[in-house]
Amino acid sequence: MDTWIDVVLPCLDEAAALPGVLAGLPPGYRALVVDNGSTDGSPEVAARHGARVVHEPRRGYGAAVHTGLLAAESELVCVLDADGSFDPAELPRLAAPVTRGRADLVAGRRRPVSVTAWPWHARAGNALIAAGLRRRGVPVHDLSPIRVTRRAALLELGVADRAFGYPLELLLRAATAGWRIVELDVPYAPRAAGTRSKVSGSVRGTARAVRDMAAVLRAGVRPATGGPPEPDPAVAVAPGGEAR
Ligand SMILES: Nc1nc2c(ncn2[C@@H]2O[C@H](COP(=O)(O)OP(=O)(O)OP(=O)(O)O)[C@@H](O)[C@H]2O)c(=O)[nH]1
Ligand SMILES: [Mg+2]
Repeated sequence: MDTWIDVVLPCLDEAAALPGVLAGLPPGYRALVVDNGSTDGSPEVAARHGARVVHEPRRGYGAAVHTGLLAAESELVCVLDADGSFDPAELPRLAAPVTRGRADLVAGRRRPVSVTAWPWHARAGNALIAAGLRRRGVPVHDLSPIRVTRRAALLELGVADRAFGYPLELLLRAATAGWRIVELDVPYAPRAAGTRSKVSGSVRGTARAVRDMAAVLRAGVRPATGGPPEPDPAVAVAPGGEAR
């Protein structure tokens, strides 16, 4: 029976953000930083601040997240951006529906706290793809980069994308497998000062992400193996893991 929940943090050059993110993890939530070829000392900073660090040399958000899932050991896993845009203190609230057996996947719906948190083009691209998902019966408004689910069930879904199509493919596969998807609002802040935007900071970056996602949406997914994950009554709620 787990007494902690692993938090997978995909990381490409987030040295300036990591200390704050790692310090903000609630008790019972264990950081697992997946370094994706950083050149700014991110893995050393992560280790110094108490995180377990694994390396994924193949570039790509999906590659980093998948490697983190394989390395994680807890029954439940959280995935969270390492750039300081989310408050890790939100995790217990997001984990609660899964630990209580009311959801198979909790996905955060980003609510920007300031105008600079989420550039208009990134927001528009995201909204476009999310609308495409809803038309396919997936009840979400965001392609969430913050999520909680069961590790084994997520691996069984077989998400294959290793780039920015990963969150979208995950949602499509989860819905196809009959998962109960719960979307909860989460505050979304500008990435930490001193870190460099890699995706949505530029129209070009957004266009690349939307292109990856549109390809996944067009291709669709084959039904995943198995149905919804079996609720496991033995899963412990991590200390501090109760909903607040
Ligand atoms: N862009 C990018 N991010 C990666 C990669 N591997 C891991 N990451 C991490 O994935 C998370 C999300 O990437 P971000 O660059 O924050 O993407 P975003 O939040 O959509 O957009 P911005 O923060 O505006 O750049 C961050 O923690 C990154 O450090 C990769 O190959 N490319
Ligand atoms: Mg970001």
